[in-house]
Amino acid sequence: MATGHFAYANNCNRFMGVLELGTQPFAVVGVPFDGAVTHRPGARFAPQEVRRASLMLCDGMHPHFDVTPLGVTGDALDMCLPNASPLAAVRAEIERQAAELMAQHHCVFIGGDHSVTLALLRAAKARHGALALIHFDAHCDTWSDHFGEPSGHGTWTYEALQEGLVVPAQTVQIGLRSSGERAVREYVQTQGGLILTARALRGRDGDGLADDIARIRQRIGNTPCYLTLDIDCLDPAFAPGTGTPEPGGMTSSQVLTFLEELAGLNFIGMDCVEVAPAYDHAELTSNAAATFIWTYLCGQIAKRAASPAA
Ligand SMILES: [Mn+2]
Repeated sequence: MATGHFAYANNCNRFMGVLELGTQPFAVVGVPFDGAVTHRPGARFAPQEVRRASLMLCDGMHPHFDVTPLGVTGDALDMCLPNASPLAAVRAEIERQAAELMAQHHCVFIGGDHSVTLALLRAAKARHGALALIHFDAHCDTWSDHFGEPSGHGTWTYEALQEGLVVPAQTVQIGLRSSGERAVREYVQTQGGLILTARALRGRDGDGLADDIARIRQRIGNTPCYLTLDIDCLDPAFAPGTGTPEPGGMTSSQVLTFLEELAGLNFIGMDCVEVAPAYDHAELTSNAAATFIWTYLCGQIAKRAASPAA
């Protein structure tokens, strides 16, 4: 299997204009793979668009956390990946590169479609043991097959549970609302996890989410936790640029409330996936993704600043 330096692996555009990755503790990494989507492709172009959108964040000083990613974050650029190999081979290469990066840095990955998360979880589990999982998405991603094929971008949560990468009772899904059979939609809950559907969150934000946030904190405790944020958790009004949009979704503000209030969890990494710039309008979607990544980073950087030895 060979890897190639394809044109979509854009390596001249860095998140928030930070330096290329060296010894910085935090890393942003592009994973430009969208070969496992069920509908509209294009997420391979997300890393460069989200980086471009992030340039608007300027000095990066966060209004809630009062820290900036600048100086402590490097951009590892885009992974060079196989382009026409079986999904398992692509994932093996993602996992290999992610493991190397995770050994040295706290990593934020920009997908790519959601199939890449399984590889990222495999690398994270090898390093930290079975993980707690916070999963924002319109879709449950617990289908047991990809329209008859073994795996795709809608099966990774099921596979992660089957493989023991995540702790079932510490798996939390937020924003779910797509069609699907009940047994599939509620799979995480039947395994002991927690699902907060988009319907359950309607009309609530800020202090109105305090009870949900307390439940999540209590459930996850100090277990090493991975955050995966499918941008389609947002309503298409906030994020039209995605492959499988589902009306009736979360607001940007609701997602920020969760990210800000859950920042104290023992997060060990994050990805933001499924931004598909070709369907975007006025860079709404890439701006939302850049803001979420910035907020996550600042939440983790603020904790590190408070206790540098941690
Ligand atoms: Mn989704």
